[in-house]
Amino acid sequence: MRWPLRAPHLALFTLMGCGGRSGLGEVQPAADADGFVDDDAETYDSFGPDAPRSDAFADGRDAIVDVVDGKDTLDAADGATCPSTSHACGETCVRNDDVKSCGTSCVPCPAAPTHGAPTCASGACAFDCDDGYALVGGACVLGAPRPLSPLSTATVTSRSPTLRWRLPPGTDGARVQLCADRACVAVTDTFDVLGSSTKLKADLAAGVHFWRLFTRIGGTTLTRSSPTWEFFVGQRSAARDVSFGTTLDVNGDGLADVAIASKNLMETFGSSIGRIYVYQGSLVGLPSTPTTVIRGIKPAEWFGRTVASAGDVNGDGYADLLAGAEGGDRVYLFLGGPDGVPTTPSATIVSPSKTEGDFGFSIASAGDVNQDGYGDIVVGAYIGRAYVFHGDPHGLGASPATVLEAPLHDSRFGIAVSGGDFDGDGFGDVAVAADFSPPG
Ligand SMILES: [Ca+2]
Ligand SMILES: [Ca+2]
Ligand SMILES: [Ca+2]
Repeated sequence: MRWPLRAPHLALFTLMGCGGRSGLGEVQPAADADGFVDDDAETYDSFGPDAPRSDAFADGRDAIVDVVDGKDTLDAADGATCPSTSHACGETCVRNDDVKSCGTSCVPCPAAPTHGAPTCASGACAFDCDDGYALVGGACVLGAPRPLSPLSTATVTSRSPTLRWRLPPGTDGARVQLCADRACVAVTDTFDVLGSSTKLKADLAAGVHFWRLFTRIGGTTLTRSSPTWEFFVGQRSAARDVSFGTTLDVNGDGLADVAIASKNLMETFGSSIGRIYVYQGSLVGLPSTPTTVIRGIKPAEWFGRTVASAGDVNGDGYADLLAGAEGGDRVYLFLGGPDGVPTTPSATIVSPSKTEGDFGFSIASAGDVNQDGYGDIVVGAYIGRAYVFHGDPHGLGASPATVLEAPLHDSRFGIAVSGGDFDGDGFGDVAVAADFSPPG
């Protein structure tokens, strides 16, 4: 059951709950006496039902008062456990994905090599090379320029588009290759550019084009190439030379692919698990049977309630796929690659709010809102918020970069979201719909 109005109520109770609380004497009724299901375990106190307590323990529940020192910290005497995304180090819950406490560790990840930084991915320490450096034999060496725009799988508005990239430190230019195919077996043009952008001199033919970059230093060209990106050219040039949108090309062959969702496929009585069917395009069109079938992750979470191209969020040149599961307040990311999308998610984004529902009711590519060369997305939560998540080399950030609050309460803000570069300045923009006008 959903409670569209509970966020404002919770805010009110939060204010009421401040001050006066002793932090002791918690009484937990056996049932949910007020029907207000939230995260504070239905506690009662002198301020009325369900006032959340301070949660220094960050366990998503009310404070567990420490019987040893009286503070909201963890020890065995409390019988407390850390939430699933963290683990205990002493009396503190620390995040499983933090480089200072990666996985189940209580010691920091080892230092990265020169020009690198430690990371924690899937509970294991690793490291990333700095921008402009590539991992070779365990070391971070000078790499290729990193393409920035037009984002891979976007459509350009000019038939002679401007290409932009970021140069590795200490380098002065790039060799640009335009290709007819992703592997650049058929190179259609090669030229050298001093600096980090160029506007093509001649109009390109309508259709898909691929491009990649090599670093140049003082007239010497290095051999390492950037990822190959693709963009689509229309029949005519517009007045502004920008790009927009994303074509769902999950296997990066320049041919558009199609994803179709079925959110309520009943398997056993009382449960349903959605499916997403991906059909990869070919020169003769779409196949009659799906290339990939992605089965929902959990029952009854409405996996596939929404499905969309994310654009290329990790900058590898392949379009990535988003699936919303608003019943479970989750959005799943499937990273594209040479074989298309995997059948298990590359990343899961959980609603940043513990009290709101319907996260993932709407999803869309946002273009590149911060112009860092990684596609960004917008997720609507329908009861008053939309969230922008930034792309990064691994996919998407786990926390929203921007939270958009409803200008009007109870207006169903977030029921639909869209992205694009509406003013043509190169930065992605988002639009969030609210389809209901509250009385007054
Ligand atoms: Ca394709
Ligand atoms: Ca990608
Ligand atoms: Ca971005």
